[in-house]
Amino acid sequence: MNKGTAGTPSPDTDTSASDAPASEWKIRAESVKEAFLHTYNGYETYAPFPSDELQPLGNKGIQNFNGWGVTMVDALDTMLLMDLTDQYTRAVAHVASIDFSMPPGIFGSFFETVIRYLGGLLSAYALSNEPIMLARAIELGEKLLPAFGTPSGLPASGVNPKTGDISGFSNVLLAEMASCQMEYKYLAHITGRKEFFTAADKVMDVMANTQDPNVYMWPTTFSTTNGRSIGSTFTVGSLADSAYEYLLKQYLMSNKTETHLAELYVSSMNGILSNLVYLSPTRNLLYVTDSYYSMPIYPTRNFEHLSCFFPGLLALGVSTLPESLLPPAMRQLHMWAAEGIAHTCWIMYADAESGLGAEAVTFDNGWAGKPEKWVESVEKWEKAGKKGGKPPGVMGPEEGKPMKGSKGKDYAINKNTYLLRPETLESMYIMYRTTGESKWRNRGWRIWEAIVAKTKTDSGFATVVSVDTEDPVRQESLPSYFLAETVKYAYLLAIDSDPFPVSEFVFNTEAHPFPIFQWRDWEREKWGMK
Ligand code: DMJ
Repeated sequence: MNKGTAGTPSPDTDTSASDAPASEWKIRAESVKEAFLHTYNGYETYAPFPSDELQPLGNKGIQNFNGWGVTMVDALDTMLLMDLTDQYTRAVAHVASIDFSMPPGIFGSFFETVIRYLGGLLSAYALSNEPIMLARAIELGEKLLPAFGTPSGLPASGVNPKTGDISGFSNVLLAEMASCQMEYKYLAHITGRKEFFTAADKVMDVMANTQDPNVYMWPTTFSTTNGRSIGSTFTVGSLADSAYEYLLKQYLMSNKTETHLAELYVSSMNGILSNLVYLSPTRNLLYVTDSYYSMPIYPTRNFEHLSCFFPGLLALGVSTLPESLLPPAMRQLHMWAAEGIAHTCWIMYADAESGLGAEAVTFDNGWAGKPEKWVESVEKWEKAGKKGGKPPGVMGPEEGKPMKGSKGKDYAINKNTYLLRPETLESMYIMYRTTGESKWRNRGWRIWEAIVAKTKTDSGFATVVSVDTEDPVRQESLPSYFLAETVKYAYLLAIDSDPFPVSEFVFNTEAHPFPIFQWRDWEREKWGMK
C-alpha cells in the first residue's frame, strides 16, 4: 500500500490552511516514485520496448506513436529525477537501438515526435551527459527537418523520417508549428549547427508578422503554402496552447536574450486576458475560453483541461520577466489571472464526485447575452475602491469552496473523461514554487490522491470516463505523457527542494527540463540572430 495515498481522497477539502510536516511529504514523494515504478514495470513486462504505450486493462502493448517506444523515451528524465538507475540503464540500451524509420506513405506527427521523442532525448542528455542521447537526438532532429520543406517554411503536420515525405493537406495547427523551437534551438546550441536554428526560428518570424492587430493572438490554423493564418477561432487550449508557452520559454531558455519573443508573449497574454477570460455568474469562477470567429470576439464559454497549463504559464512569466517587459500594473493583472484560473482548475477536480477534473466544461452565465469580460469587471472593482483587496475571480481564504451535486455549479461537463492529463498539476506545481503558498501544493496533492484512487490498475494507470461519478470507468489507454508529465509534477510537488529552479531550467511542453543557456557571440553573428 502506498502510505501517502492510502484511503479515500478528499479533494473537496480546502487544505489551504493546513500543511503536512516534511516527514509526511517525504513519504508522499516515495509513494509517487512507487507509482512510477508500478507503471513502468507494467510497461516493461506487458508492453516491452519498442511498444509505444501499455494498454493498462488488457496488459498489452500498442504502437500508436511511431512504434519507437514512446513511453520509454518520454519517461527517461523522470527516471533520472527519481534516481532509477536500473530502469535508466536498460533504457539507454533501447535508445541506442531505436530504428527511426517508417514505411513509405506513413507519416508521424511532427509535433508529437518533437515534444515527446526529441524533447525526451534532449533532456535526458542534459541531465545525464549520456552521449547516445545526443547522438540519437541529432539523428532524429535531422530526420524530421524535411518537415520544414514547405513553400512557407512552416513545418508540415506529418513527416516520414525515412523518406522525408510530408503530409498535412497544406495546413498546420498553431501549436504544431510553434512548439518545436525549444527543442531545435537547444539542439542547435549543443551541436553548433545553424540549420536546426534557422528552420525553427523562421516560424517565429511568421508569428511576429501575423499577430492579429485587434486581439493580439493567432488563429488556430495556418497555411503551409503561404504562411498566412486561415483559422477562424482564437483559443489558448487545444490546437494553440504550447505556441503561447514557447514564446516565453524561448526567451527564458536563451537566458532572457530573445527579447522580441518575450514581447510577443506579453502582448499575446494581454490579448488573451482582455478577450478570452470571463467570470462565472454566481461563484465568480475565473475561466479562459475560446472564441467563435467574430469581431469583436464572442466567447464559447468552453473551458478545457488543456487550458489549465495557462495559469502556471502566467505565474512563470510574473516570476521571471523584468519590469521593462512586464510593468507593475500588468504584472499584477497577470498574477490575479493566474491565481483565479488556477483556483478554477483545482475546483474542476474538487467539485467532481470522483475527485478528477473533466476534459471540458461549458460555463453558463444564465442569460443568453454575452458575459462581461473579466478585465472590465476588474476595472469596475478598481473604480469602486478595490473592495476586499482582491478583484472578482481571485478568491480569498473563505471564498470559492468546492460544491457537490449537479445544480448551482455555474458549469456543465461537456466531455466527461479524465485522460491522465498533467495541466492542473503542472499549474499547482508552478504556483507553489513561484509563490511559496502551500495551498497549491496541498491542492495538487489532493488531485494526485484522486488519480491514484480512481485510475490505478493492476499494471499501471488508466484514463477514465464519467468523472462526475464516484467510480469512473477505466479505459484502455495510458498516454506516455502520464510518466513524462503527470507523475513528474506530482513528484516535484512532493519533494522538498526543486531540482529544476526557474533560474536554471525551462520545461518543454511535455515537461522535459532543458537547461538555460547563453547564445555565443559567433552564433548570434553567423546565424543572424535578433
Ligand atoms: C501533452 O502531450 C503536452 O503537454 C501537450 O502540449 C498538450 N497536452 C498533452 C497532455 O495533456
